[in-house]
Amino acid sequence: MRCWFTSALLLTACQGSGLSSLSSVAQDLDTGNWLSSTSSSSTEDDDGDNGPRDRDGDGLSNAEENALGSDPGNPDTDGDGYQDGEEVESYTDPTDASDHPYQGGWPIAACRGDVAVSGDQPGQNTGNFQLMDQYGDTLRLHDFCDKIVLLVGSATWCDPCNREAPTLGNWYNNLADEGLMVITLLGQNMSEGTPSQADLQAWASAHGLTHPVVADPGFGTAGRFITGSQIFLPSTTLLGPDAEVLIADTPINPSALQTALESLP
Ligand SMILES: [Ca+2]
Ligand SMILES: [Ca+2]
Ligand SMILES: [Ca+2]
Ligand SMILES: [Ca+2]
Repeated sequence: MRCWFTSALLLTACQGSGLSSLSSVAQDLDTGNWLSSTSSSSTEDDDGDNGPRDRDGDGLSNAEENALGSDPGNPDTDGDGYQDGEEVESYTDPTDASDHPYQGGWPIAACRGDVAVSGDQPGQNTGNFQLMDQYGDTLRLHDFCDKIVLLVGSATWCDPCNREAPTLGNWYNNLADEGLMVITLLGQNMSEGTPSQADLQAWASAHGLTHPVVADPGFGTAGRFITGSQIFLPSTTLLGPDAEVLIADTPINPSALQTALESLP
């Protein structure tokens, strides 16, 4: 449509043309052609539902937010305290408040949703778990699918577990950079009940631990890997990448850890 600026009537007709041109800009955005076709028009997206601008300043463009389903006008769409852009960088879901980066700071791997579960025997890939950590967050095993993971079933009343805990903390502190994750599965507190968040915090604090300490009701997760009918504590299982069971329910020594770490890509 052509337009002239010679009368109020024709000026109105020209604005109509401008609107249809904006609508074609939105269509271009859907096909990713924004910069090539309308680089001079980026300021036209101030109302902002569909453009390259980051209206809410959360690190994601309006167009990226529309593709993700997050809100281009709200930096923290799901209200979990983590901005949408930070969540995408951490591989968590900006539209799910129960899924967010860990307060403990443990990095989440991109493969978290890709583990093909096959079983709990050595050579098989064990299923995910969701257990409360010492910060009250929900810890998911498969978030560490790129790591060697040492799972240690323990209980607050268990003397050998208490004696072993500082060694586990040292292994994690010394070997995390090489790809080790240690997760303490605390099955019972002093009264043989499921540990509370305070119990988990107390265990981590008493032993100076910076790795995840989670509540494992009824030893349900530690018990997946036992070879007999009873669980003997501490119960230690080593997992490889993609949660593959490497060594089940057997004490682990530093050389076994080192061997596993050297197998990482
Ligand atoms: Ca944004
Ligand atoms: Ca947003
Ligand atoms: Ca969020
Ligand atoms: Ca979230």
